Parts: sequence; structure tokens; C-alpha cells
Amino acid sequence: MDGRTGTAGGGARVHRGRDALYVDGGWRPAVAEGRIDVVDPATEQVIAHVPAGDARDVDAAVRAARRALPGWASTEPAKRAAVLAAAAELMAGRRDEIAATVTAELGAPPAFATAVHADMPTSVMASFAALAAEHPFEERIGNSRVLHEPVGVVGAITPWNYPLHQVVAKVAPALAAGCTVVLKPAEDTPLVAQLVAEVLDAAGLPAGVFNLVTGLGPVAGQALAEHPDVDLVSFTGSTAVGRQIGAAAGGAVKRVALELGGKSANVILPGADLARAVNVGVANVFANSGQTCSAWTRMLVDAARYEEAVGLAATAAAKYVPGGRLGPVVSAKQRDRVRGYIEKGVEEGARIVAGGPEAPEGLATGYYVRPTVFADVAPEMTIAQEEIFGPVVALIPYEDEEDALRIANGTVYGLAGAVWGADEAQAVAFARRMDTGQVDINGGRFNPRAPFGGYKQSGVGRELGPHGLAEYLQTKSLQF
Ligand code: TXE
Repeated sequence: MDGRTGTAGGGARVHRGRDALYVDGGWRPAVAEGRIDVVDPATEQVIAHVPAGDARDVDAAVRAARRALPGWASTEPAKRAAVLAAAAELMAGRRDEIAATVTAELGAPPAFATAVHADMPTSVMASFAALAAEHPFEERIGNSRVLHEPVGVVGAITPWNYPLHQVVAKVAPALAAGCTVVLKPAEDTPLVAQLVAEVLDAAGLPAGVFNLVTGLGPVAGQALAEHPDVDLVSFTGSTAVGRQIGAAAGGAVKRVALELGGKSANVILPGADLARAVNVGVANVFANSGQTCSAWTRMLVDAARYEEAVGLAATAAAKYVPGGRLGPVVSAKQRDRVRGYIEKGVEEGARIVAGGPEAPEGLATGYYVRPTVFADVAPEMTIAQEEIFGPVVALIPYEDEEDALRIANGTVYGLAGAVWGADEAQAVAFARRMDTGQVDINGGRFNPRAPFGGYKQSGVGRELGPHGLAEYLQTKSLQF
């Protein structure tokens, strides 16, 4: 099947599924014989298939990346920047196809697919093109010259929730730094990863610098994470797999970057604009059907305004109609998992004020979940502690700011969060005390250069901007 069947995203063509891996500068058949079916979560139809590469395919890709490393590492940063800038332009030119492809393989509604899934990674690619050109790869410290050199061969393993952004957030800084890459994208969303390979090829990236091996996590993913000739493993996904990859990397004494789950708090302080904070907060959780690691899934409201917030949240949720503004979740597995959490919330005594575990009405096919708002959530309940990764928001009341801080910091995670205050100073003072890697103050705007990553069990390392680039560099000092 060539996969040219879908026409989502305003009629633009969906990227076809190539029955090949991109290794050493060309599309080649996999050694492994298996295939992965790519399923459209809105229709439950198979739309394409791609190779399920195995350890032999991973090994061939790692060898190609190793051979290409000396040439790319010694390429002038300005030339590396030019390739990335060309890639960003090509991505912009294929905007509709990217959006249609993400709609087809992830289920993202077309407007969101365009504005976020296509445009955000394009801006990230462009930002790394600029950074490659301006980054100080050498500096002087006293009588030393400090060189910031590429770490080497990078194994990148990405999830399906933002299929293009997750790839670009690893591949762009790695290439900017002078590393070579083997990418193993999520098995649910391999099509847009193939599109990245086409874009980098067309942008003039030399053979072997970027390689793509589609495949299953425990087969191709594990082979890449454990390959002795990979110098750095950069992984985004579940905490369970991240822990395993971190342990293996520790044993092999190799660099690792982990971007894992979250259970971020949206803290609405007394004096904040309640309606805005609740509406933006609900939109933040329901965007991408709740499949965002940084989503503000716990909304913390002072007891005095709690019932008002609950009413506002329920009203906001009603605007997210499944099959309209709210897309499906990525797979049947995720749908069942999310519904299981909703049932667990009811069992543990939380009150449903919108949505629920039942299938949405009027949708015969598609992996849809009802947008769900829970009230009367206690901080220790499962739905307030574990990452649900679906359109579910939990409203938790607090007594005073100290109580709010204790609740906000009271999970194993620390990826993101939001604070709304009467003024910026009040919100910033609270944000300073939060154990988390990124906080939006009174409704922040996305900044492709701001570091993103976790405190505590949300991960190790940072993505985006100069901090993201630094992950792919190692330092050497020359003394004079
Ligand atoms: O993740 P996996 P899944 C969380 C979220 C979600 C849950 C499960 O809570 O509900 O994880 O999602 C590859 N060795 N996040 O099962 O399995 C896999 O092929 C090497 C949060 O999809 O971690 C894919 O490419 N690699 C998150 C990637 O790991 C392995 C985004 C992620 O899949 C592997 C996604 C192995 N043994 C899920 N097993 C975020 N932080 O944004 C799997 N993989």
C-alpha cells in the first residue's frame, strides 16, 4: 500500500508510507521482514505500513552514522546551519502535507495539526539553524581554550504525541552540534518521521549523518539504546522505559537525556483572573486530546473560589466536542488506559462534572474519550498522582499558599506548570518555589529557545535553545 489514501487537513496529501529505511543517504529495504501497520485513530483504518526494523537494521544505521561522524563534526558550523535553515524552509513548504499526515496518523484536528504540529517544529528547526551559526563552540577561560565538540553518534527515540516536534527537538540540536543521528520514531506515528528524512535529504545533508529506522520499541528501540557504538541516547517517552534506558546507559557509562512524564500543576492564586486561568487551563489540558507531557493536569484553586472554578471548567469542557475540536487519542490501548483512569477516579471518590468513562455519543468509530473534568480531587488520589495522558483535568482545592505549594510539589514529577497571580511578582515568587522545569506566568507564550525538561522523575537534561544544544556537546580544554 502506498498510503496515499487519506486526505485530511484540508485535502492535502498524507505522506505515503515508504516500505524502506533511510540509511546512509538512501532509502533501503529493511533486513527484518516484519511490517508495522499505521492506523488512523479517527477511522481505525490501516492507512500505510512501514518496516519493523530489528537489531541488524539498527546496527547498519549506527555504522553509517559512525562513518559519517568525522566529516560532519568537522564541517563548519555555518555550513551545518545552512543545511538546517534549508530544512526549515522545506518544512514550511510542506506545511499542509505535514499537518495532513499528523492528522492521519495521530488524529489531531486539522487546525491544531497546522498551527502546532506543523508550525512549532518548523520554528524549532529554524531556531537551531540560527543557533548553529551563532553558538560559541570555542571559548577562553583564563589560560585555557575550551572546545565544545559533538558528543558523537546519537540514538534518538521519540514518542507519538507530538510526532514531528519530538523528532525535531532531538535531531536539530544534534545536527547543529555536529553529531550524527539514528532515529527510532514511535511505531504509532512513523510517517511524519519519514517526511523528516526526505526533508533532510533534500536539504543536502551528507549521507549517513541522519538515519531513520522504524520499528518496535522493545526490538529496534532497545537495540538502539543498548548499541555499544552509540555515544548518547536521547529518549522521550514513558517513565518506565526511560528508567530502563537510563539504567543501561549508566551501566555503559554513556550520555543520556530523558524527557519523561509529568503531572503539572496549574496554580490559581487568590486575586488571579479566575475565568481566564480556568479557560486557558482547560484548553491546555484538552489540546492534543490531553496527550502532552507538560499538560497542566492538576488545577489548584483556593477553597473560597473552588465551586466557581468547577462551574467554569465544566462550561469550558463542553466546547470540546469529540470528533470536532477534540480529536481521538492515538490508539485503542491509550483509549482503554485513559478510560481506566477515569473509572479509577470515580472509584476513589472524585466527582465527575463533565465527561466520564463512557464512549462519546454518536461516534461509531475512532479512539475517542469524553473530555472529563473531576472535582473534589484529593492530592493523593491516583488521578492526581499518575500521568493519564488523555483529556482529563483534576480540580484540587487548597487552603492557603503553603498548602498550594505542598500540593503542587507533591508528586514524583516536575516537568512544567502554571501560576496565575494578581500580578507578575506574586506569581513569580510562587514559581520560584515550585520543583519543576518550566512555569508559565499568567499565561506564557511558547518560546522555542527556552530550555524544556524535568525536575525529579520527569527526566534528565534539557531540550530546545542553547541548553538543548549543549546536551549534544562535550567539552575539551586546552591549557596554554
Ligand atoms: O510509551 P513508550 P507509550 C507516557 C504517557 C503514556 C505512556 C505510555 O503517560 O500514556 O507513556 O505510552 C519506545 N527500549 N508518555 O507506551 O513505550 C517506543 O517505541 C527502547 C509520555 O507509547 O515509552 C517509542 O518510540 N525504546 C511521553 C518510545 O519508546 C522503547 C510521550 C515511547 O514509547 C522501548 C509518550 C524499549 N524497551 C508517552 N519500549 C512524553 N514524555 O511526552 C518502547 N520504546
